[in-house]
Amino acid sequence: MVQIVCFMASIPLSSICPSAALSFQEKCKDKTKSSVLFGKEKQPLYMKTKSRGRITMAVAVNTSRFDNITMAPPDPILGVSEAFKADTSDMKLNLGVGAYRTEELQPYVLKVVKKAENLMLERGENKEYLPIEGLAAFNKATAELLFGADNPVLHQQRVATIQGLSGTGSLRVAAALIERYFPGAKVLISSPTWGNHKNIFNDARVPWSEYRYYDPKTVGLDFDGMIADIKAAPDGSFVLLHGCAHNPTGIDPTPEQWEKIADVIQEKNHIPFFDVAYQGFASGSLDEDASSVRLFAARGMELLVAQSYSKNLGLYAERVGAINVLCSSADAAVRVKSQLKRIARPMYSNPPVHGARIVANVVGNPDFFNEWKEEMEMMAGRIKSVRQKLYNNLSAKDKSGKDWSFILKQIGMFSFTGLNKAQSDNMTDKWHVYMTKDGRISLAGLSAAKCEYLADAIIDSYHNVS
Ligand code: PLA
Repeated sequence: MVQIVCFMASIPLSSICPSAALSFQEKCKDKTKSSVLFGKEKQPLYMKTKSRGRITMAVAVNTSRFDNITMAPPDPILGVSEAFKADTSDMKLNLGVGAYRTEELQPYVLKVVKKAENLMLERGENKEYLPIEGLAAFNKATAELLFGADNPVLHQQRVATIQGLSGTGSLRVAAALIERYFPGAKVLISSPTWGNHKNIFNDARVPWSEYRYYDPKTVGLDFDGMIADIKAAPDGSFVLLHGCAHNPTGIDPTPEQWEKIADVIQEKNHIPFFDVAYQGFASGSLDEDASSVRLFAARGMELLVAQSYSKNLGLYAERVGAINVLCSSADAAVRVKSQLKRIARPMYSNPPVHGARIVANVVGNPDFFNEWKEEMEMMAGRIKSVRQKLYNNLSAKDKSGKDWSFILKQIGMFSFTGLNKAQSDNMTDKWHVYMTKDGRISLAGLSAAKCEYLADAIIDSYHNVS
């Protein structure tokens, strides 16, 4: 509640500020219960005044209209980077957010990105607004990268694609589409999943529930549990699937398992919703990492796909991605696209151009495209090599006989170590290794030189903290 204390002034307030004097003289009556409009709600405003003189003044003290807003907790992933920055230790290591670092643990801008940017500068491109759906050349390139340029679904014009604010923004637009056109439909998400998925669906007011995914006993996929939960969900639910490099577990279904997942989704008339945040980054191959999506598309299924270029092109801060809706007819795709635009317009109007131009230039130029693939293989290769090195150190140093080979079976940027919250806290508090509290470490932030240190930290935390 706002409290305003009024007190006497010896000079007429109107001589300082006529409008202020007028408004306070009008408002400041003894113990006035007035009201102010704040947002849509009318809130009472109490003013305690003593009008002994001609002029009274009111001063707000120590209160705010925002007093009922409590402190939000730090983000479980991006908050880790903030804590890392505040640590002054030389040993500190940031394995929290999934962001690629060089062997020197420095951020990396792809050479091909710099080349594309130079070209853009030379051309003197303007900064006009993009259309609501984004850059046409980007939308074409992104759908082709995802489905494969010769995929019939593209020739049949059955895909509605709009540029989005990277993976997160694209997921959010898709969630809004679900909320608007499938009211009450549930989204099934894996347990565990990327932490922001739940926030996205909560904010979009889309109900969700979890399907089993990770089995701590085998440190692998709980395939039977996953299938059973997808079967048990109401017909026509959306099933959120990580296209490749499942975050946080690093465990993907095998091609045979993907077929069975597609079978049950088809049987149940569910709609698959792929989150593809790591295309090319899991295996080093753009095609291989899109094979799950392509398998479902080849079955004639309708589906949604959110794409991100944060990791595979290192365009984290450019916020470039897309939402694709594969429909069973070209006519439906046109209508869906019109509604995606209608959702985007009041949210952010139209997307940023810079990253979209980079993607369009890299994909549209065969030399650049090949260079990109080489750099992506290099990045994926460096992650694989530190994964191997971490495993080697863990198995050589841990004399307890524990089997650490699950680390080698996981793919992508992350390793899901199996460390619990207390053990993860120990990693940070004692060893200055910053990671998420679910036991996930980003191997993209690890150098070969730090593998031994990290193995020591993991062994200590695993065996000495329960
Ligand atoms: N989907 C998944 C599965 C992700 O892991 C991420 C990013 C995104 C979407 C969204 O990324 P974008 O909006 O930048 O395209 N996950 C990171 C970063 C890498 C984050 O949490 O925002 C992570 O550390 O999990």
